[in-house]
Order: sequence, then C-alpha cells, then structure tokens
Amino acid sequence: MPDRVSRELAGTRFGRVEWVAETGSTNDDLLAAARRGAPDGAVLVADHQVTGRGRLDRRWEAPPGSALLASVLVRPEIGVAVAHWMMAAAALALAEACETVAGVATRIKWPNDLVVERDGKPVKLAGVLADSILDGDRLAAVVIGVGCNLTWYPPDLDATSLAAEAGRPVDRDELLVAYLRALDGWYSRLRAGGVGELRASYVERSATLGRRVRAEIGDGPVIGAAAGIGPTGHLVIATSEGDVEVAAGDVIHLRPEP
Ligand code: BT5
Repeated sequence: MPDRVSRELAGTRFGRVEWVAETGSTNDDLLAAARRGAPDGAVLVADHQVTGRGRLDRRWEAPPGSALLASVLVRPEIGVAVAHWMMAAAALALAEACETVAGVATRIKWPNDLVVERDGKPVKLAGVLADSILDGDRLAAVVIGVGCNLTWYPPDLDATSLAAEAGRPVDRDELLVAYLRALDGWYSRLRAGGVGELRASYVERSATLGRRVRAEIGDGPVIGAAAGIGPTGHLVIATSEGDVEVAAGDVIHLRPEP
C-alpha cells in the first residue's frame, strides 16, 4: 500500500518510496540513479529481483513476493572510512524493525547478516549489501540494500523467515516503514554525533564478538577470538600471534571455529 507507506514516512528523509514489480537488483537501479544525480533519501522496493546480489557477487535468492527487498540511496557527506557504519546502521535498523513489528529478536553476524540464534548457531534471516560511489576520499553516495525473508528461505541453507520465527505472517509494508524510520534515526545520529552510539549498539547486538571464528581471506584463514570492531568497521581477531584486523571486503566467509 504505497500511499500508506509514504504517509507514515512523512517527516523522514525516506518519504519518496518507489515500487517496482520486478527488476534485476534494487541496488544496481539506485546506483544508476545516483550517477544520474538522484537525491539523498531515494528508496526503491521490488516484489522480485531477477539478479539480486550479495557481497562478492554472490546471489540473493527470493521468489516473487516472498521478501522485503529494499534499497536506499544516501549521500552522507562522511569520509570513506565511515562507510561500514552506514551498513551497520541498516542492519541495526532492520533488527529493531523485526523486533517491533514481528517480535523476533535478531543479532548481527559481522559484517552484514541478520541472524536468529538456534542452539547457539546463527541462522540467516536477512542480509545487507552496501555499494559506494566515491569522489576522491569522500563518499558521493552509498546504496544500502536489505533482503529480509518474510515467507520463504533457501531450504538448503541455515536460513529462516520472519513468518517462521514469528509463527504468523508479517506485513511487508509495516516492516518497511519501521525499518526506514529506524534507519532515518540512526542516519541522523551518525551525521550529528559520529559513530559512537551506533558502534555501541552494534557491538551489543553482535552475534560474532566473543566467539571463536575462522575468517577465510585470500591469504588463508585467520583463526581466533572475535575481540572487537575497529573504528572503520574491521573485525579484530585475537589470534595466537596477536591481534589481526580483517576488512569486510576481504573476508569470503566467517565461520564459527570450535
Ligand atoms: C548478503 O550478502 O547477505 C546481502 C544480501 C542483500 C540483498 C539485498 S535485496 C535488495 C538489494 N538488492 C540486491 O541486489 N541486493 C540487496 P552475503 O553476505 O554475500 O550473502 C549471500 C549468501 O547468502 C549467498 O551466497 C547464500 O549463501 C545466502 N543466501 C542467498 N539468498 C538467501 C536468502 N534468501 N536467505 C538466506 N540466505 C541467503
């Protein structure tokens, strides 16, 4: 119900929501729009993506109408170093929305997965993908896409849907509104006061910190205790040879290590 959504988002920077039945990828569409000069706050929602993307050109799968698939375009006027925190803001905002709208508690698996915990194991509910357009060392634009399973999840993966967790259907528009309102709040706080509050909330919601992990990167695995998140969003892993910082862009997989 686009009209209701726009009404409920009035007063936030995300009031201009565009809907499409089908597209390749909402992130790709908003990146193209950003290059044509689209303003801060543009939102695109699709019922279906034919080529939905994850990180490192992985696929994001969702049958038509089964998920919240939404991207926002922001022009945050912050340094490149802070880009990670826009993705963190989206993950936190979506986590808050899942809680308020569906009563489902989620945690954030570094860097960009929203998970529920089952028998101490992360089960993926949603993913966040941030793409940046740079202007020197500034961020000219960031497109942040979220895919959140509502009724379907890939049966062959450790995954779940909001309906499965809530035990009832969850309204996509209600989730979208709650997500965009929460994101608007985090975005404002990030711009006004820096990453401090966001980082504290992200750390509090982390499914990764305090666990033993194995980060697969190009040069081989980094194994140790996930000890912290650095100022630019890197994961600090305490290994037997000292602390090693790994960047989201370099980590192919992050897995629990016994
Ligand atoms: C992500 O990547 O989790 C980010 C997903 C972002 C999707 C949104 S949808 C709107 C916007 N437009 C786009 O084109 N993308 C964004 P990553 O961490 O790389 O995880 C990808 C992996 O998650 C895949 O390789 C699968 O293993 C798994 N996966 C794919 N579809 C899934 C689903 N529906 N539920 C759970 N896991 C899934």
